[in-house]
Amino acid sequence: MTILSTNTPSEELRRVDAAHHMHPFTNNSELGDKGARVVTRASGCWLTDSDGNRILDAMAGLWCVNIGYGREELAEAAKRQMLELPYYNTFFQTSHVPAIALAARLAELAPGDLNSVFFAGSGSEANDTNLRMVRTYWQAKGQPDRNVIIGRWNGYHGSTVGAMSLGGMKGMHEQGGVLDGIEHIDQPNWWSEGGDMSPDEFGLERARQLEEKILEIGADRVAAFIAEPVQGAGGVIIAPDTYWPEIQRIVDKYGILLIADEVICGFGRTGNWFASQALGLRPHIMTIAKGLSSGYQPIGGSIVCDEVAEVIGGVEFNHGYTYSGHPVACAVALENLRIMEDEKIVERVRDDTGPYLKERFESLGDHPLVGEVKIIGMMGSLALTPNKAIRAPFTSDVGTVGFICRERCFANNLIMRHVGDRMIISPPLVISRDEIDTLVERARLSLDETLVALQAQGLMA
Ligand code: PXG
Repeated sequence: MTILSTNTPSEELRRVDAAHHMHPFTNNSELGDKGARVVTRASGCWLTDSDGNRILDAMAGLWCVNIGYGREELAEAAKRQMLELPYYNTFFQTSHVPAIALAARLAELAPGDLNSVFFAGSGSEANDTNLRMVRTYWQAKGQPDRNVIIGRWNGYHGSTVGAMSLGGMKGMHEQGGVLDGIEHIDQPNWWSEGGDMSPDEFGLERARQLEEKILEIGADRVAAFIAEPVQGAGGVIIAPDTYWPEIQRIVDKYGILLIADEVICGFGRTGNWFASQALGLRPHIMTIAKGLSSGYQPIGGSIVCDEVAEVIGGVEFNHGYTYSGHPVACAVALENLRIMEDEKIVERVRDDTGPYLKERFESLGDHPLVGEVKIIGMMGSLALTPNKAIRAPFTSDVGTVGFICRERCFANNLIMRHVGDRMIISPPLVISRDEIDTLVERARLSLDETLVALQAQGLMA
């Protein structure tokens, strides 16, 4: 038997990884050449890899390590809970203290009358719950034909069949097929799709697609609209100011349920507990995961308004996961929320480090490769372009330039992702001003190197 540890040489770890480990969203055959980067430990905003590099993680893992790595209190909370009650379920009229306490805490934090929580193990599972819950809701209300859910192209709601179908990632739809009864409208991405319209005109136009879609389907057939308040995996797309008020008007007018997918945006990412609060949205259901436990434990859920909770509570909802409300995950989430509150992490993002990151990140807008700079709280993006005056896309395949830039960031020990030709950041919320300076310096260096590479390849003058 091979015994591997963090002391095993990198090449061996990479070889075994490539031989046996199937990676998500990865072409495994491409790993063969240089292998994966093996991360061995982390502290604060910094990762260490198996070659001893120290890397600034400007993605907080996958948008989730909100309070930063290495917090002992979370390990202690997990240990305490494992010794007291490592597992019990919440099915068939049973419960346990961590799930009760976390549900109550989330009801306090969530806006409006979002007072009930259905737990899941991840964001994808929670969105599958939402899909079944909104259809069950309308069934129970005597409107079983009201079963169509509208999502958005380039939206992301997870990778299970239900969540993937709600999302609008065409590359995912092409693999394995999508569920019936789900329709999509276009995204409010002004930079790429706004044409000659002003951002405000475009925001209205895109929001009104929701009304058109509802009328096309038939207003009495639409169950819900699902959207991320800010699209994350789609490239940190922040809608024009006119967009959300118009969406809210349309949702209200036709009486359909609004599901705000707060998996990325929630728990301080935008400088508010939830982005719905920042954008003035009144969702009936919010999807949560990621920052709920800062990624220390897999946990997600749906926070549900009183009306939906009451109707669903009146039927036996034949749905749930073995790990719905897992006690260790709930205990860790509670401790995470306690730390966020005690250390005023959301307030710090809103009033101090968020505005500082905005100012520094926006300074990259003068770089010849950077067109639009978008940022809210601690999530931001840079649209790369060969000609910012006309918002031109590159002539190379979408993502080629973004990939080059991401590789330069990697080489400069900065984790910044690319989505197509947009570069995105979502650092831990505890990032300091000094670390923000380092982030922006490394990003600029990587952009400079990308420009040189593009000029050498003739992709840019
Ligand atoms: N909703 C949103 C808005 C998400 O961003 C999910 C649901 C699904 O959550 P789970 O826990 O099932 O993964 C997500 C997840 C990326 C990336 O590369 C984004 C996510 C996951 C993995 C990679 O941007 N978002």
